[in-house]
Amino acid sequence: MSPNRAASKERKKSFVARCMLALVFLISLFVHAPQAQSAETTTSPLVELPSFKSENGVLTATLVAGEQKVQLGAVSFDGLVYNGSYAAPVFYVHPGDVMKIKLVNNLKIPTNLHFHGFHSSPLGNGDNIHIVVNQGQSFDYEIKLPLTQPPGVYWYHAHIHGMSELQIGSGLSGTVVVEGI
Ligand SMILES: [Cu+2]
Repeated sequence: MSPNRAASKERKKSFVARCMLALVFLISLFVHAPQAQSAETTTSPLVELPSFKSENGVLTATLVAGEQKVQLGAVSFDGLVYNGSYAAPVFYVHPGDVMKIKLVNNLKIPTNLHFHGFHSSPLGNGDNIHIVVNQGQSFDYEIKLPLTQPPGVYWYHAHIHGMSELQIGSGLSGTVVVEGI
């Protein structure tokens, strides 16, 4: 198999694993584990994901993007992760909040951030996918959520032109919960 095909297969494996992780997280939001377990089932406890919560209308967080070997069950791959964890931090915010997020790039390639589904400004240091954070640099994002932002589960991810598939498939994405349901 050529190196390109092997890399593509690796990325697909990583993408599938990531989809499964997202599914488990979403299910965990709605299922009360004690009611779902029967006497015969053996389960591992759900891991509490790292998280940041807004206080007095402001969420302050730092995301450090870095390379790391990731082991998911029997699958091992070269991951790109936030804050040393394949399960990236979950942000808990409310409509009207401001998210102040420092992105530190410890990768060997440029990266950036996008907040999927947010009704916020795409300009300046807002939800601006044209920002490029080069290797070894950092950037301070400030995302202002409108009061009309619908509550729900959202997604943040790397959105660097030409490399976002590789970066997301390798692990650079996480969850935002807009509270208020
Ligand atoms: Cu998106």
